[in-house]
Amino acid sequence: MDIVERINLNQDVRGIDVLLTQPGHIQDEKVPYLGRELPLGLAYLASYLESQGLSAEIFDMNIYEGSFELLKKILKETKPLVVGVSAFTVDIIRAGDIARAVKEFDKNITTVIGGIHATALPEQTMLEFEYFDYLIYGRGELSLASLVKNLKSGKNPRVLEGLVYRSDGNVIKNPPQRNILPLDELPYPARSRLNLKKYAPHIQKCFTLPNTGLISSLGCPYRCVYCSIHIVHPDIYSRNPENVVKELKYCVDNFGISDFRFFDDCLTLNRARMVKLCELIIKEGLKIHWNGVSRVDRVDYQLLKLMKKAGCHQLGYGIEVGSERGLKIINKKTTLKQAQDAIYFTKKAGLETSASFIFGFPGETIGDMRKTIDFAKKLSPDIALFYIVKAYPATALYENLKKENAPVHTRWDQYLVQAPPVTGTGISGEILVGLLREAYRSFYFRPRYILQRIKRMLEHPKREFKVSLLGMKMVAAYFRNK
Ligand code: B12
Ligand code: SF4
Repeated sequence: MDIVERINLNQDVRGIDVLLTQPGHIQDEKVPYLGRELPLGLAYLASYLESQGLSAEIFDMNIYEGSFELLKKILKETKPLVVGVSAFTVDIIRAGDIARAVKEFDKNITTVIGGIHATALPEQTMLEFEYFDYLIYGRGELSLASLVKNLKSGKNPRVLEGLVYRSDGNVIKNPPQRNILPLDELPYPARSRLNLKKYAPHIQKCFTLPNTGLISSLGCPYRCVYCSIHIVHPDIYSRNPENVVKELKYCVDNFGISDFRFFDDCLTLNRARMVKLCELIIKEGLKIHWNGVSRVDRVDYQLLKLMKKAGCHQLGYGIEVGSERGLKIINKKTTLKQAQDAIYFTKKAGLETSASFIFGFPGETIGDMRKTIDFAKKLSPDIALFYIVKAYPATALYENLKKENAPVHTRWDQYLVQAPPVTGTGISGEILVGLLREAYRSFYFRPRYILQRIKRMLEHPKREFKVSLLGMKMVAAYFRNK
């Protein structure tokens, strides 16, 4: 039950320590429904704060209409000591708006920003968004709990690791939090503080509802030039398969959830761990469905078959480009042959395949991008997603642009991967958007693809009907704006 439900039930929620929130996602007109997935970062923060004897509630502005009005009502009812806001890059401007609304309501409430954007650009974020009192970078559990404890006991919070604050007009960044709590030592994310009925991933990303996100590991040792996950998770943090299975069972027993989506950056990074996890799921007789994303060089047929047996219904891969040259440019450290094998064996193992492709890397020509479209068609995954590259802060792409003194602007709300480019790639935005349309049209309206879909429809009529309908809507939306 989240804070809105609790207030509606007239529960006493006055004087909480921390209200955690995130802005509503931008629903881009070209993508009718991004999906609403659990804000697991906020849920981990809430459960850890509670384990430290602090009270925390979550108000996810992504699942409520008119959420600024609601925010005021919640602030009035809860009178929190601290409001903590989480933001991806594309959300940061709206996160700043939340902090302003909080301060306008009561300037004595302490506002804190965290999440991947704040972690990538700590000083800049504090300079750009004046209504945040503090910024916590990296994993936030320990630093946030310490901050709240210090604020409550009147101790100086400015000594804390992982904290950024203002002093005499300057922004001061303290050293990073040295203590990274092992994921197995954290309490499960506080799903009981969320309105679980309101979450529904994009139909492509689940098998049935209700569904929940879950983490079995975080971090990735690779350094693809467009990815910044290492900034929040600089190492690989893995849970014991036993503990993961316990959480799966906990969700089945307590919330009636049997559909899971792993938020791991690369689910099969550690093959032995994945094998153990699958064996345990099978041994426990858990009747569940689950999916996740991996890399094409981190799977093999035996593993995929075992995953299928353990309930995996879909695996996603970032294939990204269709030429060996392109793969080098983006530092993917995979080959086209590996991509072909991975898609082939994933299908053969009976799993649905999803693959993403990105256009507009610096140095790419229109010819390279056409090769990407051709390669996508050759692979023919069950779902193909085409994006336009965005140089997110802390990625190699972003750092290179800065080195070259290329314009790196801060129109952060334009950093959706479906939107036109925001940095100069040498190829105009119009051409890139045109290529995206060409990609969707030529991928989805092929006889081979239509047959592929019909075959799946015979296997899972109900789900496939919904997936196809939504897929068609999505593709149609691309052409409406032509
Ligand atoms: C699930 C997910 C989604 C869900 C949304 C989940 C949600 N919050 O509502 C969906 C599918 C909708 C989604 C959409 C998008 N996503 Co996404 N997503 C993820 C994913 C896979 C998992 C997030 C997660 O739960 N992580 C685990 C938790 C524990 O970590 P965390 O959230 O970072 O939180 C910790 C710390 O950051 C910190 N922290 C976080 N918030 C706060 C707040 C405070 C106050 C404090 C103190 C600390 C703190 O403490 C937390 C606990 O340790 C990540 C990859 C990843 N591994 O994180 C990508 C990721 C976050 N997404 C990404 C992107 C690019 C997008 C899109 C922009 C793609 C697009 N379509 O254009 C959209 C944007 C949607 C929007 N906001 O409008 C990028 C973000 C890059 C960036 N700089 O912004 C990531 C990192 C993927 C990647 N490898 O590049 N996403
Ligand atoms: S493999 Fe995936 S998670 Fe790892 S660096 Fe590349 S894009 Fe990021």
